[in-house]
Amino acid sequence: MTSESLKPYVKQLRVEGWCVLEDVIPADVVDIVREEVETSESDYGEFSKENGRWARNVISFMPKFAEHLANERLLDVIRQRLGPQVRISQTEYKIRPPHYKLVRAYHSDFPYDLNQKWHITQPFPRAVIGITTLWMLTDFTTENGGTWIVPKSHVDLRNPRGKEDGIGDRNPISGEMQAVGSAGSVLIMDSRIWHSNAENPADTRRTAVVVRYAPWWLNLELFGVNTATIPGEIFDAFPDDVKLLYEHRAEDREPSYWL
Ligand SMILES: O=C(O)CCC(=O)C(=O)O
Repeated sequence: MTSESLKPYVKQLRVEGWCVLEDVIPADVVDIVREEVETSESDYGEFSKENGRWARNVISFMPKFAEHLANERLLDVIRQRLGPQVRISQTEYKIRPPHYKLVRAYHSDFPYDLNQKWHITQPFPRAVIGITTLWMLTDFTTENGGTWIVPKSHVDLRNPRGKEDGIGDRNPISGEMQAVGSAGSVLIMDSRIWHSNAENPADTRRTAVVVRYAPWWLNLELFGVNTATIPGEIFDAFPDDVKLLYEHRAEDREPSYWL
């Protein structure tokens, strides 16, 4: 049963295709988590250069961040759209440096990104089969690269990357807006929603991590960095509810989810 306080978020996610849930990472730890994410990006880069891009799952490099991924309020909202059993399909750094220039590249996310090999074809089914979360580790504002979103586009059968749809992923789109929120909040989107990076004209970084959640039945063996594994001893240190979300990536560990 969803608590009364979460119902407006679930409704906004269903009707508008997005919402921002505040205080998912508590204010007293968000700086520590941000520092871990910012400093680990280069460690991850170096490790991957030496050992191969698919050698180690990115979440292995940010265990303090990982602790929050099964946040009860967040999972409650996500489960209202995906069903009770969910897994994490993809995790990626989304750190926009100061004066970052790319203005727009509209798309929907896995499994609806028409530029990826592993996408489903248009017209997309009405079922929700992906939730994208962007974890704000600095404030998101209109001045530092808050994500562009097009409300209600999750139910539009066209797509900015649809070859026949005449929209164009680099163009401004009518109704677009930037998602804003304070550090520790999470932007939750139906993965069909049209969204894009924004430029960051500020002198400071905009730091975030994208984490995509999928229903248990979706094939996640899509090759690429997101199928990289988590060393068993790092996985063992995750909280139990986070283990359930990443169990399919754990090295040398028996799956326990269905037992
Ligand atoms: O970093 C952002 O603001 C947007 C990221 C994005 O478009 C994505 O992860 O699919």
